[in-house]
Amino acid sequence: MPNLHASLQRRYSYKNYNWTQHIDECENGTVCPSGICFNEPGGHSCGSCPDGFVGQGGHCMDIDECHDERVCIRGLCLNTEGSFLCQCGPGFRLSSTGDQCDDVDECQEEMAPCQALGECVNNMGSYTCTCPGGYRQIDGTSCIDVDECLEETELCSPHGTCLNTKGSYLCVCDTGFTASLDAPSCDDIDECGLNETRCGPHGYCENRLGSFQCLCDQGYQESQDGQACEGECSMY
Ligand SMILES: [Ca+2]
Ligand SMILES: [Ca+2]
Ligand SMILES: [Ca+2]
Repeated sequence: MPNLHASLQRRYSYKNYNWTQHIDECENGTVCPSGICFNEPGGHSCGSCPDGFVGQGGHCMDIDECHDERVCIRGLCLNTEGSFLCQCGPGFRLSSTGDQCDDVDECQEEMAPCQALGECVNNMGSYTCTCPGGYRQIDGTSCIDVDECLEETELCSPHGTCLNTKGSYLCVCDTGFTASLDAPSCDDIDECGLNETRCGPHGYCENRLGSFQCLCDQGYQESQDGQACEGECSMY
C-alpha cells in the first residue's frame, strides 16, 4: 500500500500543525473519487485516478475501452464503470488475457464432434464434418452411405442389377455381360473376340448381345444351345 504509506508520511511531516483547528476532509471518504486522499494544512489533495479511469485527482472519468477496436476482438464489448466486459458468441471463447474472443477448435476438444468416418475441419466460429466419397453428411456430424441404386434407378441397366455397398455400389451383370469400364452399366462380352476358335474347327463364331452363336460348316450341326458344332457322327 504505497499510497497509504505516502499519506502517513505526509501526515507525519505536518506533526507540528495545529490539528485541533484543522478539519480532515479525508475522513469523509467521498471527497476523492480516486479513493486516495491526502490531508493537508488548510485542505486536501487527491491521488491519481485508479485503473480504468482517466483524469486528475478530484476528477476521474471512466475510460470507455470499447471504443478501442483492439479491445474485445470478435466479441461483444460492454463498457462498465472502471472496466469492461467482453462477451463471446457461440464457437468462441474468451482468451486468457480476457480482452478478445478466440475461436474454439472443436476438432481438438475432448469430445470430438464428428462421428465415425466424418473428418473434422475447424473454421472460425464453427467446424464442419466432411464425409468420404460415397457417404453423405447428416445432422452436421455423421456420415451415412449413399444408396446409389435407390437414387439413380437406371444405374447398371439394362443388362445388370445394381447392388449397394458401403461407400460405393456394384453392377452385378447378367450372364454374357460384364461391368463397363467407363460407365455404371454392363457391356456385352464378345465371346468370339476373346476366343476365335470357340466354335471349333468347323464353325464360325458370331457375337450376339449377351451371348454368341456358332455358324457351322456344311455337314456339321449346331448344338442345342447353338454354342458348338457337332459332326454328323456325334449325333448318333
Ligand atoms: Ca472453430
Ligand atoms: Ca453405397
Ligand atoms: Ca456376346
